[in-house]
Amino acid sequence: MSTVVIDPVTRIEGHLRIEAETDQNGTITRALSSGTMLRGIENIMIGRDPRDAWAIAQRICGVCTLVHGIASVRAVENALAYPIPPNAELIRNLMIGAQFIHDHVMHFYHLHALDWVDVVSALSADPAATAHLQQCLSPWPNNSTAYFADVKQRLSGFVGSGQLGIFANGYWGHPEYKLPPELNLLAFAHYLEALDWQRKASRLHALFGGKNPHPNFIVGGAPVALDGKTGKTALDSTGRVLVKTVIEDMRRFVEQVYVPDTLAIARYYKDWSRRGEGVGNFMTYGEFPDPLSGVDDTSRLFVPRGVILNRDLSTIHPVDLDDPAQVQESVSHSWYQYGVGQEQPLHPYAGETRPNYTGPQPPYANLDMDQAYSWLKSPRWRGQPMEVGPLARVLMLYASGHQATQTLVDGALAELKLPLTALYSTLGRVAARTFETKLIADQMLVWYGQLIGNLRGGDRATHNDDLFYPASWPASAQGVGYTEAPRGALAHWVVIQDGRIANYQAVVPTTWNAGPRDAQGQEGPYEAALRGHPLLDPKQPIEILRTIHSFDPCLACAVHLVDPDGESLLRITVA
Ligand code: NFE
Ligand code: MG
Repeated sequence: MSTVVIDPVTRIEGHLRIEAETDQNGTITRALSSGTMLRGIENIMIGRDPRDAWAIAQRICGVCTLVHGIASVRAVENALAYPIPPNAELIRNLMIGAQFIHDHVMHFYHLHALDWVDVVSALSADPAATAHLQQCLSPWPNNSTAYFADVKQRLSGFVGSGQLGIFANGYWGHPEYKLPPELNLLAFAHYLEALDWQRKASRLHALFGGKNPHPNFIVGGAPVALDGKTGKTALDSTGRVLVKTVIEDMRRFVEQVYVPDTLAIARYYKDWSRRGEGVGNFMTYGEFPDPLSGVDDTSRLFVPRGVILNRDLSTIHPVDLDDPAQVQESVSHSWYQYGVGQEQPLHPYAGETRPNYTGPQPPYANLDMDQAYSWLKSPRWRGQPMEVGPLARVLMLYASGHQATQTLVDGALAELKLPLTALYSTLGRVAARTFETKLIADQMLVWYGQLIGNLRGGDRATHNDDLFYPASWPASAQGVGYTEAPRGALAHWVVIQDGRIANYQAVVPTTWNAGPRDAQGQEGPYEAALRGHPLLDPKQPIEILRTIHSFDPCLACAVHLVDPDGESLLRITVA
């Protein structure tokens, strides 16, 4: 038996440590997922004005920028029974949609691709054959021999100088890399293109929210005026044309680059459709409300809300975020203390964030599975661990009969000659992220059209001022704001007393997926997903990276202060 430690896992946000024990054949028998950074944003909220909470909450993360702002304003609006105008709902849908598309493309190319794409192999690609490959895949215009010869030249410049820079420390040449050199070169070209594309995509947030990352929000609506005249506001007629252009550019890249690349790469990694499943339970809170019925009508969300247990797609279980018996967080294996004792999980309205570090001190011995070993709590739904994120959402859309999802998923699986059960895997999780990006990119133009339709009909309202001032609020109130963040179901619970925040709890997607064992000893999704992975070479554990990256970890979100001595723990060790 040996233990493989990866700390920190890179190409993620925040600080994650993975420890995996292997048997004599190199197969992982058990894994521990540990968030090694403490943050304290929930505690910073106490005593503040609920109208300011979004601005602080949003600093939980700059990757899924925006989503904590959305969850926060919705939590306060829910507490105060505060309706918002349909235009504000549409503007939020467009901003959340843009976040999804931006974040997923970035994840695929910049955070995950190099687990599958060997950039050094791309140096032996034939540019003419790469151009031919691109022409077969899609009508994307960067498809000439000269273009790929230039990309190859730039890559050899990196390698020739002996400075791989951001490409240093890859497991280049590992036998788990299966793509032909031409596909490696093509994907590398798109890695570079996606850097430029994402800069343009972020303009949509700037137009609606003044900036990116961390666009502005406001309790009661959207912080932007819709104006008919040019030159008056950011969303005058010129601004609106720019919004449409950004949506169309995003969509073209998704359709002509991201989707075809995913399928082309997946063809070489079909064995990854049988590994990395996780817990087999999936949960969504749902997202993209109908602009007229708003977030309270959870029956009309574009991505439905629900739970799927044990892969059973025939039943979608209802989820109620106010029910104290449903969403609960356990700290039995976390560096926190609960007033009620370590074994008792708490619903977020009654939640506590009291750090209690009992873990190893430098030089950091291995973690003990029977003790606390993470700064993440363990969230559970009715006591069960849940995977959240793209795969959960695509399964929920599929199971609820969403036609476009079924067509997309069935078509891709048929092309790859894989069964539906292939979705329950590392490869399925990666593909689901691509599928939902396509579905949301298509939907963006629908929301844009509805917004323009409202304007043409004379409805320019973006904010409801009725309840903005605390004098109109009840003395005590509580509410929950939900959203789907790119990495999964996200909600903030707020308790308001006399116009101030009395308690604030965020339960975050990466906490669901990367959390440690609970009081019953049940693993979290990362831990369950790693069990059973054979490692070809424990000194180069690329298999662990593939499965962990397929969840798109964000530990900044998950533990929402920084390690008091600010130490970074840079080591990969094989004991
Ligand atoms: Ni920091 Fe986040 C998303 C949230 S993470 S990236 O998506 O909330 O789990
Ligand atoms: Mg929390």
